[in-house]
Amino acid sequence: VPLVHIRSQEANISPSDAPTMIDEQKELQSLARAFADKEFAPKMQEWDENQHFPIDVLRKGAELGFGGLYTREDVGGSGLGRLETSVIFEALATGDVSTTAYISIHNMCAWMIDVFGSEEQRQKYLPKLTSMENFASYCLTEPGAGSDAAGLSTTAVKKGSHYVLNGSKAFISGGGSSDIYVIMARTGGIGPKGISCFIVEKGFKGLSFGKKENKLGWNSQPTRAVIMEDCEVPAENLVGAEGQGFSIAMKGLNGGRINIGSCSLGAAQASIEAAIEHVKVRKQFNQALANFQNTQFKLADMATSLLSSRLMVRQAARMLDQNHPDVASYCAMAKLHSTDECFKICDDSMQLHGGYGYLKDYKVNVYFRDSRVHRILEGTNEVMRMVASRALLSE
Ligand code: FAD
Ligand code: 2MC
Repeated sequence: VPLVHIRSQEANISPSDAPTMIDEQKELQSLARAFADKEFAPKMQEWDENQHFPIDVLRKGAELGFGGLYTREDVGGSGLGRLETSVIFEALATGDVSTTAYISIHNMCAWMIDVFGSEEQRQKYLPKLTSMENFASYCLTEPGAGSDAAGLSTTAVKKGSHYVLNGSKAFISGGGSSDIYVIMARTGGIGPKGISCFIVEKGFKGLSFGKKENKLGWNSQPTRAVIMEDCEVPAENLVGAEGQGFSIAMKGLNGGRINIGSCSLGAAQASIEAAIEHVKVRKQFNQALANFQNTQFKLADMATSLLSSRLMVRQAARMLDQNHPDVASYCAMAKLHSTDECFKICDDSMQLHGGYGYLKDYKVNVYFRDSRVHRILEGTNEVMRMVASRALLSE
């Protein structure tokens, strides 16, 4: 990373680094952790096994403000910064990674409407999203356009007072269960500049859903294709201007990548806690596993890489709060590092559990399966390398 970036970072110390704010962050952290311990952790394995989307518990969380963490307060949001949001998502994910990750996608959608939507759109949609009376999904990926998102082929053609959308979106988190779909579709020519962003309601004519996907993890939230066949969307549901959709989608994802990194931090934190508990109790060769130097060094390595991941995620979150010009590549590097390292921590924890970690009775295998997909979605970690290397080479 060029030194000039590091200098500009140091020169711009965010007020959230002040000691008073650190106390506030600690408070938010303990609130979120208490919620995760009480509402998520006891149910995590059951929701995973039964593929249960816990709507009632999500709404309970919304009462505490989790439905619009970084959405403005006049529409029911919590108005927090990304740093505080990262602390909260990490704490929540210790109780259930999959459910927290869905909350993070819902938050990303709410933020996109809050920042890029019209006042009418904000007032119409956000109060019900922040309270989680309604749920939201983010729709970018298509069967033919995953990593190459700017190559998407869903079309939106203006006809009188409506846009008519045709195409399909793949892998949509919350798909079928959500009420509000934030959909990227092509109104113009090829490439990113031809893409626009729309708010599509579940009941709109021509909108349907594919079968519920059967997944390795992320089982507490449904994933479905979203299909548009002459789907009629009122013209006033265009978010921003025609052609701004890709930029809106990417700006949403910068925060999304920090959120997903934060969910991985929670998975890793909980996996380390589970490993510590296990190695103190489990005995082999007449002693606790914790007595072996291999165990001790492994735990030290796990804690070290959790710390490096956390520092990177929090730094990128601060940069988002500061609207730093290099935010895209820092969010990409933080997502790349944290999701790879934290997945490895979950794997190491499973190793320390021996055969027990492979049993579904033990939580570590849920953290392992849930955090695996973080290296794939919200931009694969190869795409993260693409974003980071482009920034380096364009200096
Ligand atoms: P591909 O793009 O086909 O990639 C396959 C492999 O090729 C990857 O390893 C990739 O890194 C590599 N690759 C591709 N291009 C290059 C290149 N130029 N250089 C080097 N390597 C390359 N999407 C949404 O829009 N909304 C959602 O809510 C959502 N939720 C999801 C939930 C789950 C559980 C999953 C699995 C996916 C979800 N996605 C969602 C989709 C996700 O974002 C995509 O799967 C992801 O972006 C990768 O796209 P792809 O699957 O088409 O893989
Ligand atoms: N932040 C802000 N702007 C960005 C950006 C970012 N992270 N990434 C790209 N852009 C801008 C970029 O600056 C350019 O704007 P301009 O022309 O004004 O300079 C424009 O977008 C097009 O970018 P590129 O020229 O780099 O376009 P290209 O097509 O070569 O690459 C790429 C774009 C690969 C970075 C983008 O398609 C991408 O991020 N792909 C991964 C898709 C993805 O993350 N999907 C996640 C779906 S959601 C999900 O998985 C969930 C679980 C919710």
